[in-house]
Amino acid sequence: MFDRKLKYYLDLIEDNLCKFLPKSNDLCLSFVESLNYSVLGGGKRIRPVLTLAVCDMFCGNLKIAVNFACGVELIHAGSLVHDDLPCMDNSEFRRGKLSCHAKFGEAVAVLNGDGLFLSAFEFLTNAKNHGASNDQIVKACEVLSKMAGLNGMVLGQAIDMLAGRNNLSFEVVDELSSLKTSCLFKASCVLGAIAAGVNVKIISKVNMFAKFFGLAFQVVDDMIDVVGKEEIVGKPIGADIKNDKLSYASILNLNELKQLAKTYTKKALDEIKEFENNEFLVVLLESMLNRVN
Ligand code: GRG
Repeated sequence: MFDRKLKYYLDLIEDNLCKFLPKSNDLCLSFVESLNYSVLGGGKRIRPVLTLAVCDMFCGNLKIAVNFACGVELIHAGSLVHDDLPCMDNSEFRRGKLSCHAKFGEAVAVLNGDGLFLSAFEFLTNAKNHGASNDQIVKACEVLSKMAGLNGMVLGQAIDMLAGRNNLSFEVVDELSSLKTSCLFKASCVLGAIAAGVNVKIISKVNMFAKFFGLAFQVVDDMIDVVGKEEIVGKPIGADIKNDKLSYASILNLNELKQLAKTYTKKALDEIKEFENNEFLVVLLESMLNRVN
C-alpha cells in the first residue's frame, strides 16, 4: 500500500516537472540541458511527496497540490545547485554524478539556480488552472517565499557559510537546521494543507510536524556524512568535518545522533497522531530514520 502510493506520487511529480522544463533552445543548449540534469537527476523527492501526502491525508485536490509540490522541488533543486558552487560548498559531485557547475560551468549553474527559484512561483500560480482559488495561491506564494527567503532557507545558508566553528553549540546547530532544512519541509507540508483547504489550527499542527520531520532529516543527513558510503551517498563522505561545518555530528556521537533523530521523529508523529488517514506519513517519517542517502 505504502509503496504503491509512493510510486503514484513520484510518477505524478516526475511527469509534471518533465512537462514544465524547457526542452531545447539552440542559443543556450547547455543551460536547458543543465535544468533537466539538475531537476530530473535522481533526487528522492521527499519534499514534493510530503506536499501530496499531506493534501491526500485531508482528501484535498491533488491536481492543485502537484503544482505546489513541484514549485517546492524547484526551490530545492536550485538550492542544491547553488550550494555546490565553488563560492559555497565547492562540491564537485552530487547524486553520484558531477554537480551542475562541474558539468556545465559556473555561469550556467548560477543562472540555473536563479531560474529555478523564480519559476517555482510560476508553478504555484499554475494551480489556478486546476481549481485553486486566488486565496489559496496567494497563501501558497506567501508561505513558500517566507520559508525560502531572507528569514528562512537563505538565512540558514548564510549562517552555514559565515557563522564559523567558534559559534558551535547545540542551540546554534538546531537553529541552523531549522532554517536551512526545516523551513522548506514546512513549506512542503503547509502547501499540501493549503491545497486541501484546511483551517489554521490544522495548518499549525502540520507546520510543527514538518519542523520536526526536517530536524530529524538533518540529523540523519549529518550522520550519513560521517558513516555513509560514498558510492551510495553519491558525494564524498566527511565533507562537513573537512570544511569545518556546524553540524550535529560535530557535537554528538553516533548513539546520541541516533537518539536525537528518534526524538525528533517522535515529536513529529505526535503532531499528526490525531489525523485520520495519517498512515502514509507515519511510514514515510519512520523510513527516513534508516535512510542511507
Ligand atoms: C532558496 C533562493 C534560495 C536560495 C538557496 C544555497 C542555498 C540558498 C541553500 C542551501 C541549503 C541547503 C543545501 C540545505 C540542505 C538541505 C538538505 C538536507 C539537502 C539534501 O536533501 P535531499 O537529501 O536531496 O532531499 P535529494 O538529492 O534527495 O533531492
